[in-house]
Parts: sequence; structure tokens; C-alpha cells
Amino acid sequence: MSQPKRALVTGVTGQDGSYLAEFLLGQGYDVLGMVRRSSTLNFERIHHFQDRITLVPGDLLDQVSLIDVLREHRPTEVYNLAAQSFVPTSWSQPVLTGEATALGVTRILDAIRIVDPDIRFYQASSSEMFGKVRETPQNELTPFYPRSPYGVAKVYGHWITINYRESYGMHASSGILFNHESERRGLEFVTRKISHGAARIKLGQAKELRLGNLDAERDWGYAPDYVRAMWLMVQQDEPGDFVVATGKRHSVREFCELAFGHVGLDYREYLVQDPRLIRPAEVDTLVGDASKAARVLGWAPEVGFEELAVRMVEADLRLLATNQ
Ligand code: NAP
Ligand code: G4F
Repeated sequence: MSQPKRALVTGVTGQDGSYLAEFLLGQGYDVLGMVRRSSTLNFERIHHFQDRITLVPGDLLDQVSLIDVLREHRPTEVYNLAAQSFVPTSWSQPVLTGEATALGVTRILDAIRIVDPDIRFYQASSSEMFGKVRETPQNELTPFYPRSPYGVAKVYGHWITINYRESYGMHASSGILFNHESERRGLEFVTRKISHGAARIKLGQAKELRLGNLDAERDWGYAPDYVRAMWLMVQQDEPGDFVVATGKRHSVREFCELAFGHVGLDYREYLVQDPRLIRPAEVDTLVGDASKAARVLGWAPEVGFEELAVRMVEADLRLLATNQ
């Protein structure tokens, strides 16, 4: 009988890591989830399947921990989803962001090169690399113009992945993923801040919601659709770079209309624009061309913008009602 495939997921406690780990379990994988030390447990997103995966200690800031994890557990695939992923924090902590989001990629790639260069690798690259966009929509060949220390760090991570592929013949792929959200999105990101805020106001737990730039536009998809694309990349005979996106853009304002509208409220009565939430440099509009992912991977998103907003508000209403 053949051995099950074994995958290491860094960032397993995050939004994407939790969905990817569940997806891989469904595909029959042995799943290893890398977690860093914390003074309090933060396993909310994985507690419902935690007993079906193996948690292994490691940190992208610590090279030896990565080599040890690979030597001890011998995965056949590594998905590098760990990063300092919140754009505003990258201005207040640019060096930490560079250490984790940029150099962390080299550390894990080099650990793979040392322990077993046949391990297949996925790097979580980002549409933030396009920043001040050079063309619309953006595809795998669109030049990068990052607008934040986070975007700059992701450009490094993307190119070091290509470099290890070309220098050592490693099966290393880079997914250039546009924004993707879910019920498990961190509360600081704008969609979840709005869905949670609308639910709180509806339940009488808050009176207003403070936001920054309402005119920013993003290409928003649903996270479980996007982790499927990550896996498909790693299963290809040849590694490569793939844009993953819906091809449709919407503004922050539209998300507010949908989320508040779903609970019968007019967002304009509750929204306060807060200049402190405006970024030093903004990415005004992103929209991706995922035709390569459709052609080569057979990938297409299943959940659209409106359904996404409704799912998130409904989940927050349930969450807040049980915590009342
Ligand atoms: P997330 O929810 O913020 O999760 C980030 C994960 O990285 C968490 O598990 C976090 O662990 C872990 N982490 C942070 N620093 C680490 C370190 N030094 N060592 C080990 N683990 C560390 O992010 P996400 O939305 O799931 O995104 C996953 C990846 O895709 C990230 O690389 C992100 O930059 C990228 N990306 C996301 C999107 C999107 O729209 N979601 C789009 C494009 C690219 P703790 O729980 O301990 O903090
Ligand atoms: O939800 P956001 O914080 O996501 P952002 O900056 O686009 O980054 C996310 O997507 C990237 C992919 O493009 C990932 F690589 C990255 O890791 C992360 O997952 O902000 C979206 C937009 C921005 O233009 C921001 O200025 O919403 C605008 N916005 C307006 N008011 C706000 C707020 N963003 C946040 N977080 N909070 C606000 O109050």
C-alpha cells in the first residue's frame, strides 16, 4: 500500500492555513501544522480538527527550527503561508515584516535544499506586489510596484522562490493571490471589520464603525476556494507562478452597503471616516486576470462577492449572539 502524502503547513493557525489543513485532510494527507511559541493558545481556527493533525514547533525567524522540523517529520510538500500579513503593521514594524515575510522564505527554502530538495514548495505571494498598478487587470507578467514594506517583502519572497526553482531545480511555485476573505478572517482586515461591526451594531453592542479609505477597490474572493488553487499548483508536473483572483473589483463602500444592508441597516448612519486609518501609501485598485490558473489548473472561484459578505455577516451574528 502506498504511503499517504505528508504536507507541512506554516501559518496553520491563520485563516488560509486552517482551511488548507482541512482541505489536505480531505485529500488523505498526513498534515503537519507549524506553530510558533505563544504565551496563550491561539488555536481558534483549528481546534475543531486539531486532533487530526500533528502540531510541530517552529518559527520563520529561526533557521534551525525549520531544518529540525523537516528532518524529523519528512514532509513531501511544504506550503509556506506564515507571514506578518497585515499591511499597516508593516509600516510600524518594517524590519520584523522583512524578517518573516521576506527572509523567512529564504530560510524555509534553504532548509528544504539542505534536508530534501525533492520536497515540493508553495509560496504565498500577494497581489500587494502590484501596488501602484502598471496595467489592469494584473497577470503573472505585470511588473511589480509595491506600496508598503509588506508588498516589498512579498516581492522578495516571490523572486527568491523563482531563484531556488532556477538555481536548484526545485519544484517551487508562487501563488499570486488577490484578497480572499472568510468567516475566519482576522478582525483587523477591512471585510471582517465591517461584517463584525455591522453585526455588533445590529445586536446593540456598538453604535458606530470607524474606517479609512472607502473608495479603495479590491478583487475579493473566498478563502476556501483559494486554498484549492494552492494545492493544484503543487500537483502540477512543472512548478510555476499563478495569479488567483475573481477578475471582479468592488469598493470598501460596496462591502459596507452589502453587509449593513443584509441586517436591514443603512451604513451611512453608522460609519465614521477616521483619517488615522488612511495609509501612508495606498493601493487604490487591484483586479486580477486568473486565466492561466483556469487554463493550467482548471481552477475557478465558486463563491462570489455578495455571498461572501452575507456568509461573513451571518457568521458574526451567530458568534456575537453566543457570546452575549
Ligand atoms: P494570517 O491569518 O495573518 O495568518 C498568518 C500566519 O502566519 C499565522 O498562523 C501566524 O501565526 C503565522 N506567522 C506569523 N509570523 C510567523 C513566524 N515568524 N513564524 C511562524 N509563523 C508565523 O494570514 P492569511 O490571511 O491566512 O494569509 C496567509 C498567507 O497568504 C500570508 O503569507 C499572507 O501574507 C498571504 N496572502 C494572503 C492574502 C489574503 O487575502 N488573505 C492574499 C495574498 C497573500 P500566529 O497565529 O502565531 O500569529
Ligand atoms: O483588508 P485590508 O487590510 O487588506 P489589504 O491591505 O488589501 O491586504 C490583504 O490583502 C493582500 C492581498 O492583496 C494580502 F497580501 C495581505 O496579506 C492582506 O491579506 O485592506 C483593504 C483595503 C485597503 O485599501 C485599506 O486602505 O481596505 C481599506 N480600508 C479602509 N478602511 C481599511 C480600513 N483596511 C483596514 N484594514 N481597516 C480599515 O479600517
